[in-house]
Amino acid sequence: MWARNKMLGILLLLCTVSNALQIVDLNGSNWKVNNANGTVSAPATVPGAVHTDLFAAKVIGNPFYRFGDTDYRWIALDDWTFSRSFSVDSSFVSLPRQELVCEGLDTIATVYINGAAISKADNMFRRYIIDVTGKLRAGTNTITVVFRSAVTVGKEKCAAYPYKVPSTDGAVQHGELNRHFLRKEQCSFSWDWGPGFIPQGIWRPIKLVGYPEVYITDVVPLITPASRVPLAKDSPYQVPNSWNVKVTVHMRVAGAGVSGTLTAGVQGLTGQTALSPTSGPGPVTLTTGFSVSGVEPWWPNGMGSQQMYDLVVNFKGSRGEAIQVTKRVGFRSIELITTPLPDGQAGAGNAMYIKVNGVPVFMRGSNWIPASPFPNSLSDEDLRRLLVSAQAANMNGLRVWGGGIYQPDIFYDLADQLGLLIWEDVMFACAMYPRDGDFLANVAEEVRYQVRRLASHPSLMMWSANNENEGALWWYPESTSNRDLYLADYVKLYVDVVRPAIMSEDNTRPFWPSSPSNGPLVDTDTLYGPPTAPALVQTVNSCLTLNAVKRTAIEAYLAVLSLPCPHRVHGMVAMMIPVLRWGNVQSPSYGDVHYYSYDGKCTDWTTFPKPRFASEYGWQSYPSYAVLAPDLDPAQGDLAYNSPLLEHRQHHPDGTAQIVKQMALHTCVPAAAGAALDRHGKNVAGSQRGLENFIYLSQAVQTMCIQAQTEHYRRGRDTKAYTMGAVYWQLNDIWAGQSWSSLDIGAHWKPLHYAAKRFFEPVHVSAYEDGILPSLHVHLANEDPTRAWVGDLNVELWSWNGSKMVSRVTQSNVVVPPNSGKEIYSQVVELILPRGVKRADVAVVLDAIPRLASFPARSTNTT
Ligand code: BMA
Repeated sequence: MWARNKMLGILLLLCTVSNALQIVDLNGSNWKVNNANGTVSAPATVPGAVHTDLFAAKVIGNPFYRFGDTDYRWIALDDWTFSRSFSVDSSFVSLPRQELVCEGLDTIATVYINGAAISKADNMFRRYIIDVTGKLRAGTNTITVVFRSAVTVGKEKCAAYPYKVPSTDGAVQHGELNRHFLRKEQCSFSWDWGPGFIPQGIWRPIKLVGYPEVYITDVVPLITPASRVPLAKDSPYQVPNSWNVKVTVHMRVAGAGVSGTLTAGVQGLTGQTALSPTSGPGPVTLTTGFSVSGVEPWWPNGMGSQQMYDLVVNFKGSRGEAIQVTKRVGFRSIELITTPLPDGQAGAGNAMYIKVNGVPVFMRGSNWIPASPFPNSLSDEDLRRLLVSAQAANMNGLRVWGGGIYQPDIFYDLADQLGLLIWEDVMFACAMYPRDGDFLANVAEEVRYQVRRLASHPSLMMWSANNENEGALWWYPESTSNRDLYLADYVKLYVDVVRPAIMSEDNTRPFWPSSPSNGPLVDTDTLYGPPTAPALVQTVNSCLTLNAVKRTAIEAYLAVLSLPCPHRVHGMVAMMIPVLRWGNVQSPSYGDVHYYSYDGKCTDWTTFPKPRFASEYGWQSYPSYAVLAPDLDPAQGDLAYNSPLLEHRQHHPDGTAQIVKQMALHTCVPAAAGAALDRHGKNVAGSQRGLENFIYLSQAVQTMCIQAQTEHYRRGRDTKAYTMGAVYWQLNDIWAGQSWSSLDIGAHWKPLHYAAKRFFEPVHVSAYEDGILPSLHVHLANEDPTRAWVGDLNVELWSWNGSKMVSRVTQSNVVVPPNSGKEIYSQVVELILPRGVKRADVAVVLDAIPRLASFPARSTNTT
């Protein structure tokens, strides 16, 4: 009996082994890297990058030290080969299907197994799954990945392209050209805040997968509201209370005749579907759905909790394979509202704002750039510190900017946990792009993969096609003189390829055509159904004859250009394609705006636009001394604020002069002129003290500039401008250099970040002066979705050194309705000033004190 049982056990075990998926992890430190001619080699770590490997092996010094970005440029100009050996056993090679899964190769690569080329890659944003069935042997094997220099390949592609494709890459950035011919992190070639290291390497995990029946590659849950109830008694907002969940599972099957059952569920509520016998190996997609109620909705930071649930997917193959995949999901609805504003309010134009769970949200946030030139050198903890800092500064959202990378999964997991809404750009920035068939097909694959990867995150609020590329059509001599050609390229890439690739994978999130842009004029196939604004359709139709209705976006656009259009509607119309609202992308009346002006006084609110959504605005400062010091050599004169080294790090044209000018406009400290006298009159220019002084002033002025502008946008949320977003440029840094960031590398808070915590507080009081007979206006923004703010306002005038209060006025019983902003006090300045006190001699201190205990914080502000 014992023997029989033992025998059965062994048989069952064998059965289990042969029916189970197996993974061989190829990550780790047992790789080797060498250059093209073999003169440089070092141990390598995967995931990683050639620079970090050479640094770890002491082949190069710290790449961030002094001029490392250009001193080590030879690395980017060479070709690098990564290789290792690995073992697989006979049970692995006997599995019906074996595949190599490369989650990220940076960028131009050929992959070899046991010396034979098995695949090529040319997009760092794609996952490559390569069939290796029959190519492995039980025992030792080798894998080799040969990368070509992205700089060289970019140059070749540019030379081979039939016409010039312009991009923005100033010499002041000390970088390399032709980034836009490659699907590689655009800012790795350098940016106006970052270095050009242009790394190569296996930058995401790599593994072998062997399976008997199926391998699940992606689980894409799309969650939409099924029914709604009022958010609170008398609330105008309808919050979803039940949901439809559609789960799409992408899998690869091992061969013909595979079948099985797929179930997916949350909290015991499940859907089920069958995989009918397959005809051969390759990708297969299954979809199932179910309804859910009784779950807590997910809310952005400050509006409620960030409740998440497990979505459990099970596949049972008819031959015995069983796979389970779990995803965290959140229940929330997202809508992008771009409807026309009520007649006569805020001038002509449309709104632009996000509704989460039926509640309009004023987005308070900043722009995210890559947090290191070598993404793998960032730990989860590094990313957590940065995102926690954003949340701690009362932000409820971030825009992941299009010149960097789609962030790793952990970034979006953290955003889910912290309630940070993510506006996700597709990775294109500040350039025209090629539109040959290979490039477009490559982009379509990339976008589909990224949308599937990220769709489960409730934090992901919107996809946007690019950074500034619609506006860039008007930046370059080539695109302005030959507009139709570059416009054709633009429409082909973003309207005909990127947008449908996104929408076909995920139609539950809004799509934004470019940041900045005026958004859609008519959007025919979004979740929200047919156009809701018949007047707009009519306007378009009155501009277009039926003949102009063409089948593709570009034909339609070109047709429109040739038509007289009384309303100056530059639109496209066709069956099932969106009609974009062309024209001035910076129009404050439509969509989002990027506003930078380095000419005037950066705190003068009269110079700021009144946009529907401010998605970028900013001002530079120097990095803090603590993060900069390790990169400097005092003995070589680096400590002067305008030393050759610090000018080398200043990648923005005229950046230092702009910083000095604002110091002069806002302070009377000698350092503003670069003289760097200390308070005893001693000249400290060129010393640590001199640099620290200069850095401090640059950061103080940056703080004033961004505070002034953010408060202006927050005041705009009332009917004056309908502004519903203040997202400054930029949250974080990529190295220690002059930039627009509020966080230094390592998530050290600059003064701006402390100020952000205040100017983004949900209830915020701010003031400005206006009129020929100047008046003081005080405004209170109340982001609470259900409760009116009721309280008292003290307006106090203080001497500048804070020693004396010269007057105080109290405004009692102020009421600001939920989710709104309102002017709560105004008075002619001369009437508040006591006799003999001049305006220039006093600061205004505002103190808004809530009456309700449920609003514990008071909002104070000095102006
Ligand atoms: C923008 C961005 C970036 C740039 C920043 C500062 O408009 O989109 O490309 O770094 O301005 O110049």
